[in-house]
Amino acid sequence: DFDYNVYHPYDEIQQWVSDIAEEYSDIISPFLLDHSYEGRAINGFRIRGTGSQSENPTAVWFEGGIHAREWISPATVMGFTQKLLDDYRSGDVLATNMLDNIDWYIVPSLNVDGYSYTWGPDRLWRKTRSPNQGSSCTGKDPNRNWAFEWGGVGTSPWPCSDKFHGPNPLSEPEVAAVTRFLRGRKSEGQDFIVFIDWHSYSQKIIAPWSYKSVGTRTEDYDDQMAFAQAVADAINGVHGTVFTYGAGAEIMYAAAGSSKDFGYADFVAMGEDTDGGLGCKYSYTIELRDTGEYGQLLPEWQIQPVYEEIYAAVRAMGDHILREL
Ligand code: 0X9
Ligand code: ZN
Repeated sequence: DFDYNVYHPYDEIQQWVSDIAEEYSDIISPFLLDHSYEGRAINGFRIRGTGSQSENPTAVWFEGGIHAREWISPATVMGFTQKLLDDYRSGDVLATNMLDNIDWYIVPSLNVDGYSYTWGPDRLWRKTRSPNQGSSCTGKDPNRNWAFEWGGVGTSPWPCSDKFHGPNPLSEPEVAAVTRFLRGRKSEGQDFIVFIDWHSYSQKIIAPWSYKSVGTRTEDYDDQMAFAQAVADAINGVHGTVFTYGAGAEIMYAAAGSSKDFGYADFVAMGEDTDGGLGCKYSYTIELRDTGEYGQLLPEWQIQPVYEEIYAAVRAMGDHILREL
């Protein structure tokens, strides 16, 4: 049986995806996003309840492990997914409504080459593992490689930087694959409302915009903060963990070309400009535990409390979305 309370190398995460897809084959459809630079398959799955009435209902995108060393991210995504599926099976009312009325797209581990590298030579590797022309430094920051407002403030043109934006937007196959997949699904009519990129650490719920330091609040700021507050309250109710929330540079720092700005920015149809977004009102970076005591080396005994509190967060998101349908 899969042990949710330890960290897993990438091949075991892949195995978990195929096992869970088989065990819940009536509600889970696995998909292959693409292959990473080093050729690893990047797997995800969609959960849609058996009571679903619609072909293309409202959808959520959850993405774990874009930064290689943030091990609590894939572990949490797997942990809360299992709890959600479990609750659905036991007839829990909210879980049933969540899966029957919303499509959940989940990729537990996105930067799979970087993640594999953290299991070997460098536990604290952050970036992808693609080589850079004219440099002996490897990799790009996949959270500076998205097409929306690529290359601006909070990014670096230097291949040796941990915030290197890459030679061009979507240079990284992992980021290009998500962009292509989501624009494709959206063009086919799927209505994405929530986009979460799961990171660690600092216990923060960060709303757009990220690409600018001034005027960072969006026109949906009030709704985004209400949603974030519901999520923070839900987390706090489980083990008392405090998460703060706010917009981009106000609560953290500016970071152009990041995932959450892509998640929020206006949708541009396939075949047109490639720098459009997904048009999700509720697009966030969520930084999981802790606030620095262990940092990225969060001990395994904290995995379960984290996915328990974040499962409460996911239920709060579900509740919030269902009330807006
Ligand atoms: O820098 C990042 O990509 C994220 N933090 S991390 O420590 N996990 O690397 C934060 C990006 C969130 N967006 C903004 N800070 N605006
Ligand atoms: Zn991160």
